[in-house]
Amino acid sequence: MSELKEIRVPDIGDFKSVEVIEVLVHEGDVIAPEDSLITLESDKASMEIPAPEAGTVREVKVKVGDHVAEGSPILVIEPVGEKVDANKLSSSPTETSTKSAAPSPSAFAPPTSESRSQAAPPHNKPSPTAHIHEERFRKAHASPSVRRFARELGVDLGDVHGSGNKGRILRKDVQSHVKHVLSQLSAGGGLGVAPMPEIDFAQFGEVETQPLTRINKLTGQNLHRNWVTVPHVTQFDEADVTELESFRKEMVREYAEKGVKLTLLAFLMKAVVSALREFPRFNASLDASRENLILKKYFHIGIAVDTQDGLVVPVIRDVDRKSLMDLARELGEVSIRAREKKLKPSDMQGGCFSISSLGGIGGTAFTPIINAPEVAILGVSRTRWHPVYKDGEFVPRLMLPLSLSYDHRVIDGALGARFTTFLSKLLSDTRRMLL
Ligand code: CAO
Repeated sequence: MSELKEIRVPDIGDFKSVEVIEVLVHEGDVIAPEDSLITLESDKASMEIPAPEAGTVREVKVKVGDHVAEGSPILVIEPVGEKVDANKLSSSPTETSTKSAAPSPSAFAPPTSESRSQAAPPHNKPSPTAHIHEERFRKAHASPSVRRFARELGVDLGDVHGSGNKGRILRKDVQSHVKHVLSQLSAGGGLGVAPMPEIDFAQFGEVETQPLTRINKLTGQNLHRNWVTVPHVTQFDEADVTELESFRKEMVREYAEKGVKLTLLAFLMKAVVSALREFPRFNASLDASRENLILKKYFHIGIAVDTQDGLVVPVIRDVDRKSLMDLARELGEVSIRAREKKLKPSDMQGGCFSISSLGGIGGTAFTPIINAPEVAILGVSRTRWHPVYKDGEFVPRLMLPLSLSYDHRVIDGALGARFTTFLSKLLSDTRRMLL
């Protein structure tokens, strides 16, 4: 057994009492020249003390939290080989100082290897840092504690800008890097896309700032979530509602006498329920695991209502059990309550399928956003007279444009087209609803 040797803190410049923030070796460890032994941190900088020579650690004389100065004992080792040139104690990934015998506050992690504490993660465990480019990470100028911290967070040090002396990466640089990445992600909706640029529109002309209403904000959040998380397909179709519309007109006066306004929407609700019965996958929701479809045996239909404060979707329950009169009356009442801000949260829950009718306003077609967890929504635009080729001649027919958006995870294209075809037939010949 060779003679034991004490390793002491070398010249660390003007620092008289510096805290030990890491002890990187243990009794019994075999160390090579320049292996990091301890990390010291003052309020201005951190530095690592490298091994001056190879050996086996017999005693560790410091612990985390101790304060040391030049000459304080660090370890007792049993030397085994070559000594390191004291002039090389000061090191960085790229530099080799020849003028100083000790690390300066600007001399940090040895370039050789990462400390034992950063050994590769054990096998069989998925590594959260799989995307780290090891070569770049190794070359980065940072202390073992910062390296460990970066690995814990899955940060590739090759991407981090070092604000320390000589570009050294500090803990706070890793933190700022993570904050920056997170803010970029949230600005890009968590999709990893470039954030929307912040533009001062006033530079181009006069502007006025109008705060969004509470409904605008809530609806916006839901629409955004549904738009980015549900794969939408919109199937367009049209229904010949010539007969239906003349029947409706016949009934309008009768309904009006009872104080009820009869619009196409009540008929549409009835037709939708028939289509949902025929195609139960449309009256369903994916469960939380996304592995099961919950098929609903009830028929609650949401109706998009345009109010001064924004869009709301009250739900009309048990449409299958209500008469046309009941539905027309309830539609009128619910849209008044929506516009007078009298809807309760429960009035907007439990929907199976939604209808968004812009028929009273105009347009030829649109792509409605699914009101998840529902799996489909029907958009209705304004009826128009079209020349339709029938029995060898063109005849004027009143056509109703339909736009069905559906969740492609649950409904495939063929089913989507079957649904609108079925709906179109029902609306063209309402007697079919009785079948
Ligand atoms: N084609 C032609 N005319 C239509 C029509 C259609 N598809 N649908 C309705 N109309 C007519 C009605 O018959 C009524 O005519 P009269 O005034 O001559 O009687 C007029 O348009 C206005 O109808 P309405 O809007 O009062 O009634 P409605 O039952 O059709 O709709 C409601 C009720 C609450 C759905 C509607 O007022 C509304 O808010 N629509 C907007 C929904 C919306 O914003 N959707 C977009 C959401 S984003 O996906």
